[in-house]
Amino acid sequence: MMRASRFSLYAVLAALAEILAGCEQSANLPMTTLAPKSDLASAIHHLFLEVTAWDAMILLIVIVAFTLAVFVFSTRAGEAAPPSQASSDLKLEIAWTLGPALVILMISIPTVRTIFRSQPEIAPKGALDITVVAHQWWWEFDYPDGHKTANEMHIPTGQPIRLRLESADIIHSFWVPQLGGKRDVVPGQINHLTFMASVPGEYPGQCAEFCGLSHANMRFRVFVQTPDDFAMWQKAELAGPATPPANDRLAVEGAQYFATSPCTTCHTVEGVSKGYIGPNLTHFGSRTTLAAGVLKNDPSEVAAWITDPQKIKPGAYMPGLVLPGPKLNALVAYLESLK
Ligand code: HEC
Ligand SMILES: [Cu+2]
Repeated sequence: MMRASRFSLYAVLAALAEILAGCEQSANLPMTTLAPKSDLASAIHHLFLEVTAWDAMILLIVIVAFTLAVFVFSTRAGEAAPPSQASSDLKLEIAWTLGPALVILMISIPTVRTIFRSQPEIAPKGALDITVVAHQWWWEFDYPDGHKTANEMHIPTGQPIRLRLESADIIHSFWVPQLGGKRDVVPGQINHLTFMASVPGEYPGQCAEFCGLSHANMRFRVFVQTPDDFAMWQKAELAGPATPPANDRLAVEGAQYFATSPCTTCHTVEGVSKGYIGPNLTHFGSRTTLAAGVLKNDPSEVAAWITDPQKIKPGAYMPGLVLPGPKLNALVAYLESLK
């Protein structure tokens, strides 16, 4: 009997490992928590596996005990009635109190350790501090050297990242499944998220706390880059906005229109306008998406966005502006030139 149950334990664990390995290999599951790409995500993932192993063991014990009770130790027709069950068995009672207590202890030790590990009080040395401001329904990223971007955060591998999470309005939650756990973003309070990314790549994120009409459209992306690539990106961000070359007539015309347009009340383009309601557009042309990951950054989608943002993103706090075709094309050309 002993050998049989040990064999089935191995069989269950092997099957479980297969299933989990299958999930990890699916590159087409971008929101998976089973393919950690940072120290924080790995710690949480290991905790999950550890707890799952204990759970599987308990499940197995229950199944074995149940099977024994039903098929081996039950009373058969014509057999004498079982002895009275009124008296207790002290040893058995101690065993089934201590057993589960031990299992809970084995689960809680790594859990508490991971909780503390995931929330260090102070930033690790050499950490890159980025302030994340959640807005209904987009994300702002402020870098320590002063440049700002939206909906696409770039970070280097191998350097601790310390996010300072702030909200401009209501409660949101910052979540990049492959880089670590969710953390609430609460107005009037600053929460932190600390991790170090290990594998370059593009990782999708999503607001994970219902925050109104376009909550589901409050996505973002994290670009994890090698330190060299990150330094290059950082340098480009720090440079002023690109001024369209004189021979790019369309973009030059768009720049002239933009500078006096209502767009400037809400959007900053460094050296051109100051507005803080919407995303900073200084390097808009170098982003791959817009409107919190909802649209691809190409001229036709940008034009559609400017014309009717609420159609694309219900509730969006940007008014639509219907412009005559040539003017719209010029404005879009200017925005796309802001590399
Ligand atoms: C009343 C303020 C306001 C005005 C005026 C305004 N916008 Fe916006 N804009 C926003 C807000 C808020 C967002 C973010 C919407 C979202 O993603 O939910 C935004 C988003 C954008 C984006 C996407 C940026 C990104 O990286 O996701 C672009 C491009 C943009 N606006 C261009 C314009 C242009 C061009 C005009 C003028 C025709 C304009 N906006 C006028 C508030 C404004
Ligand atoms: Cu939300």
